[in-house]
Amino acid sequence: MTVLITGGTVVGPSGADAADVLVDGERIAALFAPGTGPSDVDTLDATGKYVIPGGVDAHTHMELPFGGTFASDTFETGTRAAAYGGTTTIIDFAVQRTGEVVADGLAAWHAKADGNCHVDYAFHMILGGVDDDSLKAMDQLVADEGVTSFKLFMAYPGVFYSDDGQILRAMQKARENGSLIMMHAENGIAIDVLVAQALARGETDPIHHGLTRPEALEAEATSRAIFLAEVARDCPLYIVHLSASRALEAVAEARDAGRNVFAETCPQYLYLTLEDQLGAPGFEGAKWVCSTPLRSKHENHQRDLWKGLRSNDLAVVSTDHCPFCFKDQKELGIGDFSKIPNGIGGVEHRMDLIYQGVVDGHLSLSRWVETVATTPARMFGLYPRKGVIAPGSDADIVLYDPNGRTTLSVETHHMNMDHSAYEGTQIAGRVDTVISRGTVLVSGGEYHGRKGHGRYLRRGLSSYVM
Ligand code: DUC
Ligand code: ZN
Ligand code: ZN
Repeated sequence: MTVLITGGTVVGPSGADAADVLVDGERIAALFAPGTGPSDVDTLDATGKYVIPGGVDAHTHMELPFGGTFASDTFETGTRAAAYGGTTTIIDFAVQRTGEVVADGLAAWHAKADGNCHVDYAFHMILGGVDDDSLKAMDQLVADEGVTSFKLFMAYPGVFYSDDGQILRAMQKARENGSLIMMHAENGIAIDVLVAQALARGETDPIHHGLTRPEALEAEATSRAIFLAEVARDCPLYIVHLSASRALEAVAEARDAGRNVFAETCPQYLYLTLEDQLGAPGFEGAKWVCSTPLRSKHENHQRDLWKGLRSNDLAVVSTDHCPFCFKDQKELGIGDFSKIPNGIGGVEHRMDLIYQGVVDGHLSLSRWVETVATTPARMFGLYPRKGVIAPGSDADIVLYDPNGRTTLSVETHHMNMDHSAYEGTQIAGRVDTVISRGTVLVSGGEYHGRKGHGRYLRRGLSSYVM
């Protein structure tokens, strides 16, 4: 389609300006001063709305096998929900489980996603076993597959865990081939001891998930990862789902020293707490069991995380979307919190929840767009195709209505979950129109997208690393 989006305020990382945006086919063709664009094309009225790049959620887990079950969103349901919420690109984690061949894990993820996605998608690779073969595979994925980032786990011994030697070897390889190491930074060996001790004392409720994963063990692992990356000649390191003040301090210190260290946080850590959600009566808190866990409201983590987003010590907001239904899935952990599948679903709500941070005075409009779209695109080799409203970029565009209202609820969300982690939360804004590569997916509350519209994106190297 050729269409001129008129009357809106285009928001990007460097500011907000009144401009009209010409979309031609799948791309953005030009930006015009208001009223100066071509007059012989269809128009889309964006008066009173922000015109922003489609969101890039760099951390999702569709259909992830975990704790004897699978994350409840398929690529079809999860990317449709993402579209509803103004996210037009996801980067999901393909999985190599211990003992598996990396290429097989990647092929399995392509098979799940191919032909099923409503929005464009790319993959990171989880390495569940670092050995000679998987190190060789890292080179191949970077060179041939457009997979340029690898997630390692310092947590989950026996499942995804890598020891320090394995981590160091993968970092050395990443330093060589230009890719990025993403780290789940929690000391899983120490956590397993605390979990066994808690269960032996009969402490089985969901809140003990959080209490056995203290922030000290996130801070320790974050620091250790930073030191290991230093030994690997300053291998680029990206800390995922950072939740705690002292982990953030470690990242900030490394960044102040000029290191290639980056971090993301997620909406759950900015809004939800150990006491109010994870500590809900009975087994209710299972809805909020995720790792890293929600943190105590008495320790200023949320204040520090918002500050980190302003200062760029936290560069990205992703969701770590990993939904499980309460019935039959979270319920696997009744009587033993360690058997509750870990994860919160939120791919639909990230743009709204971080916009609420603008309304609440935590972030500027530009910083909102930067943390949810532009920086993740740059960080993961998708820029300038994604993450920006500029000539030549994909026409992934959201019209966001600052005068609209959104209530987050299981009654209205589109994720395949039987509850909402944000039930009843009010947002002082609303996703109005969502366009992906020139195709309108959402407008006026109606859905016009289709599965199979979303394409696989081969990524380049991060813009932030030389
Ligand atoms: N954390 C979660 O909460 N779920 C999936 C994996 C992870 O690291
Ligand atoms: Zn993780
Ligand atoms: Zn994750």
